[in-house]
Amino acid sequence: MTSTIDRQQFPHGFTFGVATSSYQIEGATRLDGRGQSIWDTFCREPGRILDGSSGDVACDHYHRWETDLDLIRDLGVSAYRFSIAWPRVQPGGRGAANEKGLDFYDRLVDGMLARGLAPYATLYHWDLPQELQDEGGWASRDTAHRFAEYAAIVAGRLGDRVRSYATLNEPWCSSILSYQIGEHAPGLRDRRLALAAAHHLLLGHGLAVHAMRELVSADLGIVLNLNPAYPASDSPEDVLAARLSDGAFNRWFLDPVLRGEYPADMWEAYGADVPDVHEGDLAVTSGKIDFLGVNYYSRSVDSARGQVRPTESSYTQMGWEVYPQGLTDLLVRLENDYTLPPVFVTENGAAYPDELGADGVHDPERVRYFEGHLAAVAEAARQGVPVKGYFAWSLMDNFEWAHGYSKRFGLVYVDYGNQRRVLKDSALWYRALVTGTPTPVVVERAGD
Ligand code: IFM
Repeated sequence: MTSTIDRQQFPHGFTFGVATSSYQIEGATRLDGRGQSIWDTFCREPGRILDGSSGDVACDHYHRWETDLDLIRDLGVSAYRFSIAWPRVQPGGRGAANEKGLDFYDRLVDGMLARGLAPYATLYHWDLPQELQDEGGWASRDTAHRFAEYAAIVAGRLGDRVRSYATLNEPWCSSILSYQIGEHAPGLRDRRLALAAAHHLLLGHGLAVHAMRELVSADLGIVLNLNPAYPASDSPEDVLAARLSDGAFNRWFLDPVLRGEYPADMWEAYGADVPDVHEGDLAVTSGKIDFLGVNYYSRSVDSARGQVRPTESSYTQMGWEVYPQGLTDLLVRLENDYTLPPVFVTENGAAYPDELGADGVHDPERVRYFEGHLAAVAEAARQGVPVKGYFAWSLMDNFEWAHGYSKRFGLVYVDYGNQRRVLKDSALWYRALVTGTPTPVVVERAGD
């Protein structure tokens, strides 16, 4: 299999990176004064995590960060997207900073700079301090204010050594998936609380941007996971289903940030469950941002009878349809429907059942996935979307939330028994792409 995409197809100055998040890789959940997070609690609740695991050890990155940064540098990328664990910085989510926690990120950022990697930090990738959850978590308006204080502590310490600060990663997940669907911590099932949480997350984002503006001149923005919705047919019923799916997943988060309003059709559809929006909130949620991060994995195909799975498509181990065209469509649609700041694809990737063999890890499906989606990004740039960078999810296999360690998204295979890292074929392929060297011929899996 040879590659159809190369570096020349991306705009000048395009950033290639890799991404991770704190709870998924760090481990060391009780070290150096780190407080407990909602994920520590959730993992201890029977039945919540598929394999009964937790992030207690994960990739042991807290101890192996230097060699992990070497690995990233050796992939040839110029940027690393990582997240900061709020409970390391403020163990209970409020008050004085835990200096040892900040020291860790201080060293990590300096380590990136020493290796020529631009630090792209995310302040919240789901590890809320448990003490704040005990007071209602994101369903409580106060959490938005606590978040802005935490953001200011981090920006005050790391300053402009960090190239870009994203406030939130995927607020749909930390609200709807966590408070309504119950699959993520804190595991609740209440739409009213979920919509309150979504509003307070976006409010916290806006307050944090405002607080950080005073302290740094780094780029400030937010990362949304977006899932373009396609109607299963032209029937008005299916078109409406797709419109509502788009409203719930995408517009409910895009519009408050980029337009300063909630989408009217969804506001009506949610009835009495809509959040309590105070005067001035939407001016806060839509304050100026320097970039929009887009996480894209798949699309939905919606009908009046629910979601449809196209039979001709292939699917990842998560059961997500592989649909690269959706990424071009999404980026072009964003450019058409909103006044966009620069856009980064901050996550994109796929889980497949990798096996470590004597000659490495052959993951041709993942190579094909990356190839298709990178081509989709290049096409969106060609059509005029201001897309400035792409971060592969993920640097290495890690704790995949409710799926535990059963799903591997890494470019790098992690042998959890001994913490050995092994570059998969996809890592070799990505390295060749970003360094502009000929991409290696990818070995097909036996039986393919
Ligand atoms: O692993 C997650 C990540 O934490 C957030 N975005 C989706 C990824 C894959 O599920």
